[in-house]
Order: sequence, then structure tokens, then C-alpha cells
Amino acid sequence: MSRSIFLVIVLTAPFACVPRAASATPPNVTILRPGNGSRFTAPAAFTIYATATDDGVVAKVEFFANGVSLGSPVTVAPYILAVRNLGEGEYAIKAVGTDNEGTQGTSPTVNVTVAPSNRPPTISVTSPLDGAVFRAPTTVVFEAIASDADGPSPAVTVNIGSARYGNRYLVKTPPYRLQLTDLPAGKYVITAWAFDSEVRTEAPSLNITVVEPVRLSDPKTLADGRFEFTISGAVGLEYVVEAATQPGGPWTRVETLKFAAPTQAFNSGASGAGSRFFRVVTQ
Ligand SMILES: [Ca+2]
Ligand SMILES: [Ca+2]
Repeated sequence: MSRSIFLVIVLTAPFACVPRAASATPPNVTILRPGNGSRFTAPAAFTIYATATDDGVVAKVEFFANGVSLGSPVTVAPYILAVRNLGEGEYAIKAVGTDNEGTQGTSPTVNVTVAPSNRPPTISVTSPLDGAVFRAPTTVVFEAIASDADGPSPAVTVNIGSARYGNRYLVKTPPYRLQLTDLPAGKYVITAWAFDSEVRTEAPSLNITVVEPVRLSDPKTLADGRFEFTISGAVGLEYVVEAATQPGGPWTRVETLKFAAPTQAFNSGASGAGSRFFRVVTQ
């Protein structure tokens, strides 16, 4: 008789007859954020928020992306994990809760996409050349090549400025070409940027000079052999006076004049007394 009872208990207990202990119920885990289908840009940074409840005690919650742990389990609520530097790809994110009995419950999967990061546009200015000198009044042609590997043709802004002049232009589409007209004499810096919807790329800035034609007047040879004349040029520019004993040179620098007024007198001084020819060039 006693043998028969023993057999019944052994066969039925695992299936239905013995009530499950309360702690055998796995934790109920849900990821609140990010939402399923969320998109990020690499390198992605976001925070996962999850809830976990249990009929016993939630011991820990661990987060996984494509089956790989995202970090140390979180042992106390709130169940939050900061994700940093997640590369491009598709990720199935889950949170696994473990209760005090070691029973585990897994959240529904949250799928997120990490898209490639935006690639900045490129720009190369092909005109004018850095260091170019123009004679005023002049039209300077600006030309650039710009592109964007992962987007439409970028827009280009061009800034041209000097001490007395400044202008900014926007060229929305190719060809990136501008005519900068009637530039007065001066030293200019040209800066250009190409930009997409997120970032801009700056081209190396260029320096150009627009000079007034130099005029020489009132030449005089003084009694002691020195030579004098008046130079008309542009305020703010530098002019170099050179001298030679022959019309073909060789030319020797005599003096550098920075113009504070439209005209300036030049005197050859004692060192230039032996020279017969002078010329003025733009610095
Ligand atoms: Ca439990
Ligand atoms: Ca881009």
C-alpha cells in the first residue's frame, strides 16, 4: 500500500499537482525607451529605460544588443543604462531580469537602427589663386568645386573682406562661380564654406591684393645728386621703391612705403644718389 502512494507523488509533482512557488514566476520586464524602430546616427548615444516587476524580488536587469551584453547588470531600480558609441547597424535590444530565485524573464525586443554618420561636404577653391594681385578697378572671378558624398550638392558661402570692404555671397547649387565686381584697392581675404544640412567645411582662406595703378610725378634731381618724386597709390598698401643704374636693372630695394595718404614723396637719400633709374612696385 505504501509503495503505491510513493509512485503517484513522484510522477505527478512536476506537472500539475504541486503549486509552483511564487518566486518561480519570472520577472516581467519591459523596455520603455527607446521605442521600437528608433533611429540614431553613429556613433549613437542613448539611454535605455526599463521596468521590471516580480512576485519576489528583482535582483538585477541586464541589457543586451544582438545578444551581447551592453554593460554591468543594474541591481536597483530605476533600470537605466546609458549606451555610448554604438556603431552603424541594426540592433535587437532586450532586457533580461533575474529574480531572487535566479529565474529570468526577457523583455519584448526593441529594434533600433544606427545609421551611418553624416559625411561632411568637401570644397576646393580653384579661383582666384592665393596671393594673386589685381589692378583696380577689377572683377575677380571666384570658382570652387564642392561635393557631398552622402547628400545632394552642398551650398557654398563666400566671404570676401578687406579693411574697407566686406561682402558675403551664397551659391546654392553648382556651378560655384561668382563675379566679384568693382573691388577697390586693398588686401582681401576670401573664405568659402560648403555646407550640408548638418555641418559645414571651410576651405583654406585665400589672400588677394587689388592695387591702384601707381603713378609717379614731380621728378626732381636735387643739387646734391639726390632724386625726389611723388608716388600716388592706395591708402593702406605697401609700395617698394627700387633703384638701378641701368634701365634693365638689376634692381635694388631702396625703401618700402606704407601709404597712409594717397600720395607720398620719395627722396632717394644718400644711398640712392648714384642711381639713375627708379621704379615703384606693389608689395
Ligand atoms: Ca519571481
Ligand atoms: Ca553630408
